[in-house]
Amino acid sequence: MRIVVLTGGIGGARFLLGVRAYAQEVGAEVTAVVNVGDDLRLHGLRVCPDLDSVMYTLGGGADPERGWGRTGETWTVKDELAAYGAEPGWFGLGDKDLATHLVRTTMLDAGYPLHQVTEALATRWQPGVRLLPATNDRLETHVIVSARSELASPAVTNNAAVTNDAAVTNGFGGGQQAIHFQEWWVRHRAQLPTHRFVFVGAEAAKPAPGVAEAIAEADVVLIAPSNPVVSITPILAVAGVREAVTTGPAPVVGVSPIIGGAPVRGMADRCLAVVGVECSAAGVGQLYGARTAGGLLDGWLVAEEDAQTVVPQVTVRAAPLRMTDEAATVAMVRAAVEMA
Ligand code: FO1
Repeated sequence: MRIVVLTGGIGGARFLLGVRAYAQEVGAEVTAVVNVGDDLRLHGLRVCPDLDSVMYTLGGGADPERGWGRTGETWTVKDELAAYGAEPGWFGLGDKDLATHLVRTTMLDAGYPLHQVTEALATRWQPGVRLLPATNDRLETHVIVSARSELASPAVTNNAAVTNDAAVTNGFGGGQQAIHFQEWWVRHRAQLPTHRFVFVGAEAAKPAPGVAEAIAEADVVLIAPSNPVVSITPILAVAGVREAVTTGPAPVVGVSPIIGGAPVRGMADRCLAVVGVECSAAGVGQLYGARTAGGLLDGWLVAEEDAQTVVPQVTVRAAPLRMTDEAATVAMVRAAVEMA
């Protein structure tokens, strides 16, 4: 059996622990198609938070509490950068984590595409599933907020990626401004007056080699309980990925990231509010939509608290959805695959 998982963020990484264990039980192969919209360039380095969260979590190197970055991390370089007043100071790069960004940036600068860089880094971590970036091309989630002078943190907005899209920043009249997702998420904790998300580069981005093929050959496609707006949507925004999923042969089953009207962790509630979607299992199910109505889903796995959820034309099942340990997550994965 071949399982493809669309995933991003810390919840998605934890979900993959269960997918991997389930796949080992039943002898399935797993391909994780990972969001790259969170990626950013800072201090001259390319950082891929979602790819790293998955790689470190599956490789046993992630800090279990934070969910991002490395366990047993030290922050010497971060403190030294701060001593120089090097911006941005609000995004913490640990000393061990820096090695990943140095190797990745060196390989990218040498011309290796991101999917090959990811494969090379994963050789060390042996995640046990194939990790693919959704695209090798530039795709950045920017957040359109009400402009306030202190927002344009020089280091992030000055990097080539963002200034190349001055149109994105200046294209908005009336006191609106684009900032990088990470500035919105980490520096401002999603607390700014926010208008919308823009997935810069999505139209021109192509699925990374292997993504469309994996989806076309899959026996089941799972949508991880990741942030639907800033982790799953940017994957589907890559030209060709949404079509591959909706027209592919494999049944598509999503796992709700919202339990009892609240996200299990993170700020999906803030993101859903920005796009005007109710923070509920039903709201996210309807956001993804029924495949028979041009959307994604054949099945939608919700928590027992949300058992009465209805998503038109989608099969809804209830199961315990708290990923308290690997066994609990395996049970979720089994329930989702059995739905498929
Ligand atoms: N999240 C924070 O809240 N604060 C940080 O300083 C921070 C640094 C960081 C460094 C590397 C990395 O891979 C992730 C990091 N994150 C940090 C998490 C990151 O913002 C989120 O994990 C994703 O982008 C959203 O899923």
